[in-house]
This record gives sequence, C-alpha cells and structure tokens, in this order.
Amino acid sequence: MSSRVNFRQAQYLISAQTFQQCPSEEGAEVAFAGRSNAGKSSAINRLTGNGKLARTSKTPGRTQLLNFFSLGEPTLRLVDLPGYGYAKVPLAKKNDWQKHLSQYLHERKSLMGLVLLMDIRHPLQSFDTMMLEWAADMEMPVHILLTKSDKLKRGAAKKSLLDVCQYLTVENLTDLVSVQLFSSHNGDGVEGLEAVLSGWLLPAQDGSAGGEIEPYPDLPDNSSTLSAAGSNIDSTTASTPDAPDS
Ligand SMILES: Nc1nc2c(ncn2[C@@H]2O[C@H](COP(=O)(O)OP(=O)(O)OP(=O)(O)O)[C@@H](O)[C@H]2O)c(=O)[nH]1
Ligand SMILES: [Mg+2]
Repeated sequence: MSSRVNFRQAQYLISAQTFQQCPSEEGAEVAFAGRSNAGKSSAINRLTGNGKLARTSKTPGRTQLLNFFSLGEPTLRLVDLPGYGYAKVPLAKKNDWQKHLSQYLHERKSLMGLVLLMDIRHPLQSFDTMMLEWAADMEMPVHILLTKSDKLKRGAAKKSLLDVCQYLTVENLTDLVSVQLFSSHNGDGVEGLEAVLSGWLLPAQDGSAGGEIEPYPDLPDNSSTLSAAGSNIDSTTASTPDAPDS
C-alpha cells in the first residue's frame, strides 16, 4: 500500500445532523475543527484539489452539519465540522450542535486525529484552548493549521508560529500537538498537512499502531526553549524529522 493517501480521490459521502446519523465507524477519519470562518472548508478543498467539495463562505457559520468525505474508499474519511463561535446561530440550535459535536468528539471510535484550524492573525482563542484541553484529556493527536498565512508577511507569520509553539511547550502539549503554517489561497503547507494525515489514516486503516507525529514544526536556532526540535523555519511543515539541527 502507498504511504500516502490520495486526497484527490475525495468525494462527498454524507452530512450528519446528529451523532446517530454519522456513517459506520469502520475505518479511520480525521476531522477539521476550528472557529467559524477559520478556513476549514477551504483547507479541505485545497487538500483534495477540489474547490467545490466543501462549501465555503465569506459569511461565518456556513458549515452547519458534520460533513463526511470519503478518500477513495468509504473507510477512509475527512470530516468538515461546523465552526464554533458563530454568534448569529440561535442559542437553542447552538446548544443542540454543541451536544452532537461533543458526542462526536468523545465517542467516535474511528476518529484518529483532529486538525485544528486557527486564523494566523487570531490564534489560541478560548475555544481553541478548550479544544486543546479536550485533546489532552482524550489523548487525541491534534495538528494545528495557522490558516491564511498569505495574509501576513513571512516574519510575522513565523512569529505567530513560534508563539503557538511556545504555548504548547508551556502547556506540556508537544507530545500530542503539532503546528504548521497553511494557506488555502497559495497552497502554503499542503504537503505537510498531507504527510501528517497520511500518518494518522494509513496505519489506523491497516489495523497497526497509529501514526506518530512530530511535536514541533521547524524552528529557528535562536529559540531558546524550542531549538532542539529543528532549525529550518522556512519549511512550514511539522513533518521534517530528518532536518539537520543547525
Ligand atoms: N486569504 C485567505 N483567505 C482564506 C483562506 N482560507 C479561507 N479563506 C477565506 O475565509 C473565508 C472562510 O473560509 P471557510 O473555508 O468557509 O471557513 P470555515 O472555517 O469552513 O467556516 P464555517 O463553515 O463558517 O465554520 C472565505 O471567505 C475564504 O475564502 C486562506 O488561506 N487565505
Ligand atoms: Mg465551513
């Protein structure tokens, strides 16, 4: 079997309004979570090379269902989760969604890892840190995408990346959580994302042990707390275990 998933084979599978409506738990899946408008649907479209797969919108709150996409076979899946923090959704509906989302996150046996998307200009907002706490409790691997990296100059983007790395270190989350820059608009970071997702999905589908993730992205030599992880910050991916240290 290939060591990479062919994300370009992605096809719409089903939309679930409740946990009960989700497809069979057979196989493996990765879910995309994040604040409304963070770029979840856009990232799925970029990853799969299909701009029409997941519905994107300038209006926050577009994705209001758990949308499942199959990757060549129904046992390999991506899931586009509804965004959180969208104020205009009526409270009753919000609570209902929260219930189903929470049930999905806690009970879904085929969930191998979570891609947590944050707009690079506003990372680590309250729901993001709550998701990271949840992941730590559940021992669920998380890969953070700092999205819309095209909106910042390179230096500012790297600083944001380092700030998030530092947070993960302080919170002792680096065994479980990795992070990279990403842009659906210019394709920045797509290969890194593909590598992490393949590492989660393929071993799980084989029935062997889950994929390991690199705890850090490449980091600059001048980072006192994080320099042991790597050195080449020009790469935006979190999957460069062979990068030289200096
Ligand atoms: N510049 C830039 N804009 C982006 C990028 N990714 C997404 N956007 C824009 O951000 C807006 C929201 O994108 P979506 O992908 O719909 O966001 P979402 O997280 O799925 O939103 P909800 O479904 O509401 O939770 C759209 O106008 C996108 O064009 C990016 O990498 N760069
Ligand atoms: Mg969406």
